[in-house]
Amino acid sequence: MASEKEAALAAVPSHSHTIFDKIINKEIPSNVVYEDDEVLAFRDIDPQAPTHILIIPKVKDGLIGLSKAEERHCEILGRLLYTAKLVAKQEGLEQGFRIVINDGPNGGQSVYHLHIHLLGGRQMNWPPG
Ligand code: DGP
Repeated sequence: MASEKEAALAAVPSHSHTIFDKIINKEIPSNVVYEDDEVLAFRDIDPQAPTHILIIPKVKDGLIGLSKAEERHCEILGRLLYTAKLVAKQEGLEQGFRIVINDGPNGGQSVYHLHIHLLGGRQMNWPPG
């Protein structure tokens, strides 16, 4: 498997379907930890912490990354953030957690469907890599 950095540098920002559409449509398996009408949360295939969950909007609506957010996305952005809090509680991350949104090649984004990483279960470092 390519490193995350290699994957991010190779990824082409695009409005096309991504692997996350297949996960949303249950065309490929994933370990779902939370789902409602708007949001899906599932475990990352390449976890960087004991708990590593991705939280995504079910409808992309142009949100290939945070840098493409527009005013109309404010409700879903808030919903994603709130879901991160719910899932952190569900996962028992009482000692804390980190959320990350990678954006674009320099940000290390490899999948162009907005997603929040929820990481926990260990002490996080600062600055991030
Ligand atoms: P980013 O690099 O920020 O775009 O994060 C994309 C994440 O998606 C990365 O941590 C690995 C994860 N990922 C990629 N493909 C799959 C997949 O098929 N299943 C799951 N569960 N996660 C995936």
